Amino acid sequence: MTAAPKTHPSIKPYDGPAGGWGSAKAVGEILLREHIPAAGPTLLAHQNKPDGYMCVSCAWAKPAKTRPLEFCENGAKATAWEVTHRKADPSFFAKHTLSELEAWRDHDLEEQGRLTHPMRWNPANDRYEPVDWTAAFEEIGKELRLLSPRQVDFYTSGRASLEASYMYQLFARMFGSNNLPDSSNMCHESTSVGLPESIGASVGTAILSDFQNTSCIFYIAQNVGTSSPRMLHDLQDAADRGVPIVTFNLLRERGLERFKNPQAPGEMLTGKETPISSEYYQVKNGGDVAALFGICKALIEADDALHSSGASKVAGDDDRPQDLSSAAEVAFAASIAAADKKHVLDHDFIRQHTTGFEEFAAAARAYEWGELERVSGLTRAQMSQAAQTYANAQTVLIIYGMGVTQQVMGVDNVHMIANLALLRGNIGKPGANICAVRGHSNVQGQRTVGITEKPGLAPLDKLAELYHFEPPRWTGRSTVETCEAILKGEARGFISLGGNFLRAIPETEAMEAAWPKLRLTVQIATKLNRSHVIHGEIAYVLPCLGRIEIDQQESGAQAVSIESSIAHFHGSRGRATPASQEIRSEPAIIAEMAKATLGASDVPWDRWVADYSEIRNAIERTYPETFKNFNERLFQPGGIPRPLPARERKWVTKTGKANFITPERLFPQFDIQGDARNVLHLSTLRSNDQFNTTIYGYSDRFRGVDGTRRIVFMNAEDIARLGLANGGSVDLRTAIDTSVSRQVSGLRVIEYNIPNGCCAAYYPECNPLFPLGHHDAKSKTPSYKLLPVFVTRSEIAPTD
Ligand SMILES: Nc1nc2c(c(=O)[nH]1)N[C@H]1C(S)=C(S)[C@@H](COP(=O)(O)OP(=O)(O)OC[C@H]3O[C@@H](n4cnc5c(=O)[nH]c(N)nc54)[C@H](O)[C@@H]3O)O[C@H]1N2
Ligand SMILES: Nc1nc2c(c(=O)[nH]1)N[C@H]1C(S)=C(S)[C@@H](COP(=O)(O)OP(=O)(O)OC[C@H]3O[C@@H](n4cnc5c(=O)[nH]c(N)nc54)[C@H](O)[C@@H]3O)O[C@H]1N2
Ligand SMILES: [Mo]
Repeated sequence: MTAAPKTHPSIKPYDGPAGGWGSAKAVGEILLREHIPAAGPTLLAHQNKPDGYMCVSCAWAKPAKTRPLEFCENGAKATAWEVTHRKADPSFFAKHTLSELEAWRDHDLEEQGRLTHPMRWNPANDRYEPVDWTAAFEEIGKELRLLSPRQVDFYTSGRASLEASYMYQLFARMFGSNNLPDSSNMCHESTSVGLPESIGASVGTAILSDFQNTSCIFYIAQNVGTSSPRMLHDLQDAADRGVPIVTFNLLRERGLERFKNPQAPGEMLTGKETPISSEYYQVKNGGDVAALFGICKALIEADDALHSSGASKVAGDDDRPQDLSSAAEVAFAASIAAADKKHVLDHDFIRQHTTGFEEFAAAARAYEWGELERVSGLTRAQMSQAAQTYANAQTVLIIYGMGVTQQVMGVDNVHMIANLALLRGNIGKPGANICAVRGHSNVQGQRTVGITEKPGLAPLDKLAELYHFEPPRWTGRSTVETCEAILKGEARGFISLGGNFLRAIPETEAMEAAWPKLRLTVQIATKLNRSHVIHGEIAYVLPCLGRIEIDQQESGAQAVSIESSIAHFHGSRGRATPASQEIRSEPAIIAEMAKATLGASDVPWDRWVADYSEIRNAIERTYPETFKNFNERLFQPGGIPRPLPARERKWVTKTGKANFITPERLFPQFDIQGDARNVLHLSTLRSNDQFNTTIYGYSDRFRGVDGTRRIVFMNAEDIARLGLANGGSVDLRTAIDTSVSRQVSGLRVIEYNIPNGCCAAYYPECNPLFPLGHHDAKSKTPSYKLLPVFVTRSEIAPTD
């Protein structure tokens, strides 16, 4: 094993900004760590450029007018991780049994470097051994044919290209299965379910020019400095223009507080930092529905007050009580009077474009401030202040991330974000809109080309017409349902296009125990991870090219494409020498697997692999509107915009309007088993040194944690109340659904600025705590940001 964490972890507050010298230094260190200092900078100059490759880290927009270096610290880490000179080759696998590797940490498995050969598990010696590609495909095809389509799951992690994803869903459907769970089921599924109901869009409606035109930004539950650092440039530009940025987050994240652009020599030398958020509200985890209700209540009641004071009358108005009890509300009322406003809400927009307003407004009026304060953790004055900033802005752009989607009430959160936008017509006008910041670099695009378990969202008739087969019409399994099927023994085959399913999912322990009962596991991957080390009866690891590598096929070097968080498609051309001669591209692997499984078909698999522009033509034939002139426009600067009807105020909903949807409650009801007074609400986080289950290192610079990931952030009052000590060792135990005991032991307590009643720890270390059934009811997104736990003193020392 390599690079064990330091034996003495260091925990000290970080005083610097996001970006800055810390970031510049980190990029240099990363390139050295992966032994690529010479080639690294040349390669990075092509990252996110119109002629280059699209970053494999986050999905943030690639501007038409690029900066000289269009990458961030974490993008550089992701590149270095992929083009590393380290190799997990057959000699590595010859040295280690899989039972032995099971004890290794995530970091140490991936740190072995790139997979170089197709490998098959040999039960006789418990090792992965090299295998011929043809033999591998033959056996996989034979095994798949022995299973019924409903017994097989085709998982996708959000990195695979549009081309690979299109082929993969086609293969699954021709095989007869809609079991297409994906990483999005654990990520933005609450958006995919909630936004269509509200505004008829399954993705955010914001584009880059909205950042340039906006007069206010609401920034909810996303950690820009770590998860999408290039967006800091857009936020910095907005902040420099004096645009208020109003942030709602469980923690005070450094990237949302201040930023120093590591690519601006002036800023680096003079020490100029840009403050990012003008207002920062620390909400309790799970408190966003209440916080948003509070803001909406303040807006609606200020509007009521204007009308009842006679300033203006709106049809249906009645005399509603005025109660301006906080200084913030008095200031709000004064600011409205000063602006000579007739309304706070955009009644013309509400009348013309929406349904459900009265019901929503009545619910907002009815909530008691005391309850909204208790649940959100914010004061009435804070919610009123945020409402004032919102009301005084011509346009508001609302940005959000995982802190609201990965919740028991994830879909309600998304509805509330849309409700807030609709109150002042903040959708479908320049400078407004909703920006759902996506995770993986092509997770949004995969859905666009048919990766979905829901048959209604896939172009089944078109696929039938183009390829002459009868696609399955039944509803497939989402990620949580795949886990259920594996636990019950109903799933027998698991094919994985990237990802690390066993680490990303909830209920890790039971799932790891059930996993070896799978008949067949096939992992198409770039690096070794836990989902490979634990495996089925017949197990393959098939190494593939990464997006940064040159993909040479019969017609020459190939390009692929991805869709960004702002719904633009981009071409991407690999530039690095492949990690090994033996590895194949994802499209090539999918094509061979399909041929070996399906036999003859009306899909020109070989022609597609020889020339990926043929796959793009097929995508265009399947979705003529969305992908019009796809190949011609592939490298157009700024990308190809995807049509978004809601941007034009065309509402593709059942009512034909945008809908106010009123959540039934403010907070989930938990059936706590034990003394409820001792429960804290856990949120799981990413450090600044990881990409999902890929742990680059043990430093979370902005949060001041170095040398360990086994920590829990707690409020000082809770530490004292529960009789614990800062720096002491604790166990976390799940407080709901205790028929199974779920515990993570030996975490180090860190006293931290976090609202009381809440605590936070890292993902994936805490995934064993999450019951499989603990998810949003509609979207089935696991509630990774809200779990009731007991925190008790541990018998063991911190297990750094
Ligand atoms: N470097 C790096 N980049 C990444 C990733 C990575 O792991 N590393 N992962 C990628 C992926 S797949 C995704 S989905 C995105 C994830 O990016 P984010 O959406 O930023 O997700 P998280 O990092 O999990 O953290 C979410 C934020 O929500 C806050 N939060 C937690 N609970 C609550 C709550 O209840 N309410 C509110 N208001 N805030 C809360 C946390 O403090 C944190 O700042 O990033 C993508 N980009
Ligand atoms: N507790 C908790 N759990 C969570 C979350 C959380 O916030 N809290 N977040 C959830 C979210 S938002 C997500 S998106 C999921 C992530 O779940 P996944 O997408 O399944 O996991 P990743 O860690 O992104 O996958 C990493 C692996 O992908 C493979 N890989 C990397 N690049 C490539 C490539 O180009 N091609 C192929 N074929 N393979 C490649 C490598 O082998 C690497 O080990 O986790 C979810 N789980
Ligand atoms: Mo994600």
